[in-house]
Parts: sequence; C-alpha cells; structure tokens
Amino acid sequence: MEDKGCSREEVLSFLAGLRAEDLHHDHILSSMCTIPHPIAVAVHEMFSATNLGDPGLYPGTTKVEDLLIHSLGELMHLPDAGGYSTSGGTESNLQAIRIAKKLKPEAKKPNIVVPASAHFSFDKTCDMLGLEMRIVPYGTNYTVDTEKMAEMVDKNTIAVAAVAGTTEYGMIDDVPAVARIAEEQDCFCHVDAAFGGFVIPFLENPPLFDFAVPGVDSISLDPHKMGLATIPCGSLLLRDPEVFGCLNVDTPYLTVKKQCTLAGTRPGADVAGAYAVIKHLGREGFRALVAGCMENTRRLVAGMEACGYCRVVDPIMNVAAFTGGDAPAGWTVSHTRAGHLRFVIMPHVTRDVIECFLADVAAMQA
Ligand code: 0PR
Repeated sequence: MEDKGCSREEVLSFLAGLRAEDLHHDHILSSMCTIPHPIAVAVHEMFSATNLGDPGLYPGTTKVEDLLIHSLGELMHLPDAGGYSTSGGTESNLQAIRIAKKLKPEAKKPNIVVPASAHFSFDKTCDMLGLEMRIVPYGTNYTVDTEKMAEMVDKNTIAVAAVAGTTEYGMIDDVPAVARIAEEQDCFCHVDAAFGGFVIPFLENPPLFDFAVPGVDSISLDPHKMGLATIPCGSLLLRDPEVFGCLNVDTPYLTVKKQCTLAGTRPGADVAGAYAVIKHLGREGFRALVAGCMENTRRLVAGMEACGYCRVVDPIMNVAAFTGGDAPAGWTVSHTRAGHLRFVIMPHVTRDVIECFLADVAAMQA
C-alpha cells in the first residue's frame, strides 16, 4: 500500500486496463457463469453494505434471503424447504455432506457414494471431512449406473448423491432410483442441481429430479449459474429445515445466538440480486431464456456435425460435447475428463456468437 492514495480517476483507469485483459464473454464457450442480468447488478450495488452473517442488523435483507429461499423451494416443488444462500455449489455440496455425516454418527469409517460425473467439490468435501469417496461408473448416456450404486453402498455410507445437470455433459441422473437406494440404506440423499436447477424446471418435459421425488433430502442450486445472478450466489435447500440445527455453533456476541452456515460474514448483495431476477423474469422469462439456450445448443450441434464432428450424447440441457477435433484458435472451449470437446451454451452465447464460431470452424477446415 502506498502512503499517499491516488485519485478516483487514476484508480478506475488502472483497473479498467486490467479488466480489459479479461476474455470477452462472446468468445467464452466453456463457462457455467454468464453476464448477470442488469437488475441483479443494480440491486447488488443497493445491498452492497449488507451482511447476512449478523441478521439482526439487516432484518430487511434477511427477509429477502427468506423470499429467495421460498422461491427456490417452490421451484423445487417444496415451498417450505429450509435453506440458505451459499457461495456456490462447492459450499452447498460440502454443507450437505457435513449434515449427512452428523446424521449418521454410528458410521465408523464413513463413505459417500457419488456418480462418476460428480463435480470436484466432492473431492474437496471428502478431504475436509475425512470421508472415503466411492465413485460409481457411468451407465448409459453418461448418467450414473444405479445398479452398481446399489452394490457400492454399505452400512458406513452416510450419503449418496445424484447430479441433475452434470458439469461435463449436462446429463440428469435417475434421481428416483438414487433416492430409493438412500432409503434402503438409511442414508442421506443429496441432489447436485447447482447448474441444472435453473434449467430443468423450464424444459418442455422435465424429468423428476427435485423434492417431488420422495427421499430427496437436500439440493444444491446456484443462482450465479443459469439464474443470472451476480457471483457468488449459491443455495443449499433442505427438505426438513430443522435438520440445519445439527450444524449450529454458538455465536454469543451476534444478534442471533446460533449459526449453521459455513461462512460467518455473508453477502446480502448477490442474494438480493438473485431474488430481483426471479421476481422480474418470472417462470415465463426463465422458460424463454432456457428455450433460447436450447435452440442455440441444437444449432451448435447441427453446425458441428455438418463440419464432421460427432456429438457424444444428445444434449438434454445447454451443454454439448463432441469428438472429431479441436476448436479454432481464439475461442475458449474446454475438454471433459474423457477428452471430449465441451461447450456450455450460456445466455451470453447467442445465435450470432454460434454462427461466428461455426464460420471459424469451417474456415479452419478449409
Ligand atoms: N456442482 C456442479 C454440477 C457444478 O457444475 C459446479 C461448478 C459445482 C457444483 C461447483 O460450483 P461452484 O463453482 O459455484 O462452487 N461448475 C463449473 C465447473 O467447475 C463452474 C464454472 C463456472 C467453471 C465458470 C468455469 C467457469 O468459467 O466447471
């Protein structure tokens, strides 16, 4: 830190220079985040000084978090679900598994059983909580093989997980079958819908993946992905709100005397922004958003196949993966663990962006 500060203009211009080094969204085809909705940005600023970690000081912002959780519970077919806003899917998955561990203290060498598609946040979770992670191989279409999953659980299994909207292929596990395994083994059932939670409900024929499935105990659902919220806005929802109590620690000098969240200080800004988007767009707005992303995904698949690439699976969501070559220079795409070229067709990946990309693919091949 310098002794003497700089003018506002100097600071802003210095930072604008660094910001200009960032990649432009219209060339990012691999991200699960997108440009936040303008209403989220405006509301983020309005709530920038708020801290949900000391709710008694911010009763208004606390009500906004309750409204957000209620809306997300409704979206997941359980308006009375408990929940709180996390920093994203990683924290939500970690907290869900912490709960599972507390609920089964008799497990001496605790393990969790997760699909091969599970996000790397489960590796972090197992490392932090001292758990064995059992990885169930893929069955058909890059979804979890539920017969193998049933064979891999035992009395030390504290939780099984399903992914609704996998990071690499956008596939949806058979959540009802996974929930039945959890019930038979008397363990916790967590659904990672961090990405899919804002997509699947708005598809034309959505499969059952949320609290409508009996036995689903918790869901990760991130507004900062397809919910168009500002980063970092995730959420963890629980079928039984009382269960959060098992994570409580005493917080004697705060305005509330117990806290179950991971972070102490928690932003209210992104939370209020996420709620603003939901209130502003409504289901109709999200249906249109998802329909647009799906149409663009289909266009990308058709265009890539016309250029000789081959889709790995039929996309169910706005994620597509291909074999048959790499992408032209200047575009940010990614590769799955199996080496497939992977795209996430977020709202910033418009029809124009796709046409421009496909033209580059064709030029590369010429
Ligand atoms: N669960 C699923 C299914 C996810 O896809 C992700 C992240 C998480 C949990 C973890 O969420 P947080 O990153 O919010 O903790 N999926 C993307 C990924 O890891 C996140 C991402 C976003 C990556 C933007 C890159 C990027 O540019 O690939």
